[in-house]
Amino acid sequence: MKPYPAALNLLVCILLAICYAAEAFAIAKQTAAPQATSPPAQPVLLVQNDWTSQVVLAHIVGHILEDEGFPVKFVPFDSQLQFQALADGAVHFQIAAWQGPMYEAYEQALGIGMVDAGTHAASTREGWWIPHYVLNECPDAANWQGLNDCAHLFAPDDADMTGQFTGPPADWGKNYARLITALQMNFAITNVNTPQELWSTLQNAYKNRAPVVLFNWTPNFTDVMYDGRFVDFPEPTDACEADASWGPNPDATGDCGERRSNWLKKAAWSGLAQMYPAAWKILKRVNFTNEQIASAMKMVDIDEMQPVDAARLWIEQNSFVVQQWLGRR
Ligand code: TMO
Repeated sequence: MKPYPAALNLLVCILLAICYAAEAFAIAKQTAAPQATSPPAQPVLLVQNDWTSQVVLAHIVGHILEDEGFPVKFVPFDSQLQFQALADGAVHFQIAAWQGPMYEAYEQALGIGMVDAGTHAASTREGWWIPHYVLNECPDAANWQGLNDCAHLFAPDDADMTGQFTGPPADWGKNYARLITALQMNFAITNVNTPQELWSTLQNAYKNRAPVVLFNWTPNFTDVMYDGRFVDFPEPTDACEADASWGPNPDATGDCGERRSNWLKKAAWSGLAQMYPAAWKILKRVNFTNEQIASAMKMVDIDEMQPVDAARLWIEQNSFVVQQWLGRR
């Protein structure tokens, strides 16, 4: 019997090797394919706070990421403690960090695991706020001294002349009790537990044209629902905190109010860029204006939509800008 020539053996070997290689390649492709197209298994953890604009903006970002194939999860978080959680990677992204109430907590977390993910076009302000009709009875109420001169108008009962300031939830990082003391104002604070209590206070006063001064901010749905303005306090300076002789009260530091124009930033866990590079690229591009935020809030606070539905509608109505954020325009 004629033995197989060595050349044939070699040929079979080569063919088999090619087949094995091809098969191995096909298997590798099969297992590689889902990795290339399907999202990472771990969700992007989006911080959710307890006021409408943040919640609806977070849902807009959530829908955008989900539509790009990333699973997302919303994690309710306190607005002061959230920055340390971002530094720790316990949460991954905050769409709206407000300079006014959050500056210090934000700064402390920078460089220890949290990164600045960009600044929105929107500028923000928070503080004491009055409806315009208050100026009829108290013409100088746009300024803290003028307001203070009319404190009795804001007193909850006639026997007591101390005005009532309806303040924010106690964990929102404001210290208006200190401000009132430093400026020796004839006001006392009633802190609400939820922002809804602010709006019911405003609404009740508004319909009776009753004097009211409460904590508010912009952008907010009140920008389009109510006619009103912030009360101006002395603008803050370093000397206000360092030098008692500075400011209206020569014996106190802290006798100044808040900055009148502040940033709105995005913040992220530093590991997000490596973990979800494509998501990170999108999140860095997301950039809201005051008008865009107000229109999203209006859908929730006035039109009474659920934040998740409002976010979907907002994306439909703003598809051009969303496409820009996705890098498609
Ligand atoms: C941060 N906030 C808008 C509630 O003042």
